[in-house]
Amino acid sequence: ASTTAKTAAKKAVTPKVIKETCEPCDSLKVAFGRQLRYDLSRDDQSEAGMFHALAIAVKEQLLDNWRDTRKADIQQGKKHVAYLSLEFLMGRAMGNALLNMNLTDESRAVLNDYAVSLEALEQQEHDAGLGNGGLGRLAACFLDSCATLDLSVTGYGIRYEYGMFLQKIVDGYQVEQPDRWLRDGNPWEVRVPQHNVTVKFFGHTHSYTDANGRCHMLWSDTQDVAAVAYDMPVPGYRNGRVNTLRLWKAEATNEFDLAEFNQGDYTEAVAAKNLAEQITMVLYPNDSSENGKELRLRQQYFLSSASLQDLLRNWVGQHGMDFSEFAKLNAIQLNDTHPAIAVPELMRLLVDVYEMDWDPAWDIVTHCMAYTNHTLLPEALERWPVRMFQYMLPRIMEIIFEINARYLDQVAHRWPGDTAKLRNMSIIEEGPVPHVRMAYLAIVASYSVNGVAALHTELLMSGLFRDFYELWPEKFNNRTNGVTPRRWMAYCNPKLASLISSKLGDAWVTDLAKLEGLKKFADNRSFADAWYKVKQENKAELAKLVAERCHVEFDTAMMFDVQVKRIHEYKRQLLNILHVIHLYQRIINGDTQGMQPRCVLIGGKAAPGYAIAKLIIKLANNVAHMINCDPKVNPWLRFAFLPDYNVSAMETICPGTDLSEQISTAGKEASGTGNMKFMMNGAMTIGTLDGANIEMLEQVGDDNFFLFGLNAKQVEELRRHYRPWEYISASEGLSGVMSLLKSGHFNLQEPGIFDPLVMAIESPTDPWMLAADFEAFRIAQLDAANAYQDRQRWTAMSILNTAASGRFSSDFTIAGYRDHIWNAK
Ligand code: T68
Repeated sequence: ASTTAKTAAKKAVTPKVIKETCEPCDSLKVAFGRQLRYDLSRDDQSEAGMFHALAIAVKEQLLDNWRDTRKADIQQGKKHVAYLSLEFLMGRAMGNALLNMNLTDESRAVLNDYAVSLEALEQQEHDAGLGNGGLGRLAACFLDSCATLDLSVTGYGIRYEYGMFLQKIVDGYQVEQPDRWLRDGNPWEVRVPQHNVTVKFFGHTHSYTDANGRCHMLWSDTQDVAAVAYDMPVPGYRNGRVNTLRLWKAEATNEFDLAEFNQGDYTEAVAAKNLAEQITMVLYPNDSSENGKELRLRQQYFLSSASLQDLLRNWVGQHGMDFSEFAKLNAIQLNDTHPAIAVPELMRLLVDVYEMDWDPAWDIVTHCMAYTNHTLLPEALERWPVRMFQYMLPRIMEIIFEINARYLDQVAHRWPGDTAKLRNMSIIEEGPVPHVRMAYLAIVASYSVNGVAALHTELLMSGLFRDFYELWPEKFNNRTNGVTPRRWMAYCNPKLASLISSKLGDAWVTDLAKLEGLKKFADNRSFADAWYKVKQENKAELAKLVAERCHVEFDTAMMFDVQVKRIHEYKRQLLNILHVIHLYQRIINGDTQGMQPRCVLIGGKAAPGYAIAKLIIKLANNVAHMINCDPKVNPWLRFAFLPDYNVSAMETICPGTDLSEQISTAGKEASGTGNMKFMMNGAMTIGTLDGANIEMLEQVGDDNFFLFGLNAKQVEELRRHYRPWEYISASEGLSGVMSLLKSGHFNLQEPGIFDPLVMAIESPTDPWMLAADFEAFRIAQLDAANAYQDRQRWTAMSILNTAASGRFSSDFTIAGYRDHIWNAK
């Protein structure tokens, strides 16, 4: 086993001579022209061809900084952070790269000669949709902030061949289609085959004792898969730093073929490559439930093992086999439990490969691992059957047992004689089918465990992880999420950005607290008029998107009321739809006195196996159809479901929104991040006391936020004696809505299809408590509508929301990780 380590050490200390003889790179203009002219694989007249040429030219501009960043980080001995995540929801790279490198104007000038607009080329880029939703997009925002804050951070992820599925709507139903985002090539990535590593699966373990009496573990007869690195540049905002997002692709090794198929025929052996390459084929599209599929565990181990091997190889290259400073100079952040298998894998590499003793190895692990939790929902907590581990990763399972045994000693010490505690806190969940509890594994090994908003962290400490909080209170901390103001303001809302800069200068882009300076302009007539005008123009852009994708006309004179996020019962899109039906009924009944006309937009994907979520999409589409077809209703209300909601769509949606819906059942949304994007772009929020909404409300004040509904504590109390029918009969609005829904008015062609939704709302065990919150929601919606009618008041509130959003920059969040978790100042 130690030969691997020794070869690595030998290879890495060989001095490399970098030839500094070539000319500095061409200007953007020259590089673009050359690329267009000589790339024979593309049609140089097409916008797709030009996009590709521009991307290659832009990448060329950042190569020197990229290499210099790597060199400088090594020379300066900076603390390095590896951000391990199964998801990086990057979206498009072009606009962001140009903004951060300050090349937007130059690109426009270059393209001018070719009579094509930058916007047209940007549209050609496929979204890198390598994530489901909030968790994956958070990782992307964090990378931008880390580079901008000049931190040495590498994102490690998987280069899925197919990202998040594309959503089509057929007859109102969601239909999933594969996302072949790489089909035209990915101009940003650099394949780095010299960084290949090998990841082992299956096989057997044996021990042997060497001449010195030292016991070694061997893991042999494995099926090996090659992990090939593809690097994507992550430029900081105008600071010369270019960090790396390293995505691993699985490929077959020769060994893999030979071991299994040596006797068989050659063609079969080559065909068997598929088995290895399956690992990185597709992103699992579940955002809030674990699916327990074996392939998913293989993805998790593949990412974790490849990334850790990479880290250790780099370390040995720079420091030789002395690991004494490793934990001081490295942090490994686990983005939820998805890469938590990195814990036993790091132990395996240190003990089996680099021949350390258990205790010093565990000391390293427990001083560099940090774990972020993103959900309290029990169905999302990862548990893997022990048996699955034992045959797929036998050595890893042994190590987990050893970690557990030693850790349970500590528990037994702390709570002598308390066997229930031991059982409850064990990493292994006993029962007919024993499971490994990945969250417990992560907590035991991590020196930091954080939640993603204040309420969420409190609930972790008092609920889900209470025992662990008692044992190790010092590990727990809160880091409220944030979003990057580069993509989510400066890039996606250039008009608002330049209006803000006209008053504040442009330092707010990297110091978002400066937005507070807008407060004093909230009542300034000419500023407010300019603000309103920008919002109207952004609404026109959003209306264009809705017209193209939904064939529904949104009128910018109406209030734009938007809810975009994954479809989930806890996020309560159904509550939103019930309210839309209520407005529809009022209109039909002629009750439109003083009513504010509004356009309601819902967008989001449902996990393919989540039947109720898919039914909610169908209901939204059917209700939208009834509303939009009715000329009596049209002047008051329009409703659309936006298909294929993704990062690029949000770039048009959040600048053009008046009212942002953040209406989850209190205690269920860990943080939310869409809520912050809307707030920054001057939308008002209608929301519950959940996740980061609470902190947004604190920042902006309750005069500028439409708060409604039960709080988390009230939800838990009510659960014990919930009688939804009482709420329904007490609310004229809700009983009207329920009757109309039950009458089949929205599903004349398909009787009964919405019965499951009706039953869910009327059930005393409805965990989401729609009926309980409906009346409060209706009233908050009335308040919002009335407020909107006073244009001056609304505009002032909009300005105040942007002004108060500075806390939700991911720069602030990352400064917190840097100072309180990574200690990387
Ligand atoms: C989200 N979680 C939280 N999970 O729901 C959201 N889960 O409140 C929070 O703002 C965000 O994380 C960032 O902290 C997710 O997005 C997933 O996507 C996911 C994916 C796979 C398995 C489980």
